[in-house]
Amino acid sequence: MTRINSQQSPSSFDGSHLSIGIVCGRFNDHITTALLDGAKRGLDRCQVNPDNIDVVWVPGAFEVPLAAVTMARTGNYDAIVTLGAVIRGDTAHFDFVAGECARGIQNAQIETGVPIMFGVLTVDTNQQAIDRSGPGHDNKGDEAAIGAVEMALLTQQITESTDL
Ligand code: INI
Repeated sequence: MTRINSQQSPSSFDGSHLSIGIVCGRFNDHITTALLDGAKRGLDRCQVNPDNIDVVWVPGAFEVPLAAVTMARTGNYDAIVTLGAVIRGDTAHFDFVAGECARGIQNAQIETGVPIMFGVLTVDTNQQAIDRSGPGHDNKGDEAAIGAVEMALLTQQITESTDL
């Protein structure tokens, strides 16, 4: 077994050899398109080749887990970024949509072993969603993309360290 040496600084992540899937919810697409832009910026900073990024759209956050687990099972992706916007003011079933989305995504990554990042906003107001999907590094799509690269690299290191 070789020792694991994971990176502490996201600025040093080299994702140039990674293949990344993105699942994006269409509901509240004025927010989710901004999250998608952020995710692409984050992946670009980590040197992920745009040709190695696939984006699929689903109706809303409730459908995100199924698309994510379907992508994960193909074996074609080192990590998956999920993006969505669940806004409490828009729906009486906020808790069901947000809760099932989060539960489904966690189940999907545990079941498949493929890192699946939770870039789905669950907020009270439209303004809170706007504040979390802007042009800076605090865009939650950008954060999820950086996390996807980190988890993909870490997963590869752990797997390779076991000499399996
Ligand atoms: N989907 C979202 O992604 N965000 C929401 O805020 C939302 N609201 O408000 O209802 C929402 N609903 C749709 C849901 O995700 C499913 O697409 C729909 O229920 C069909 O299964």
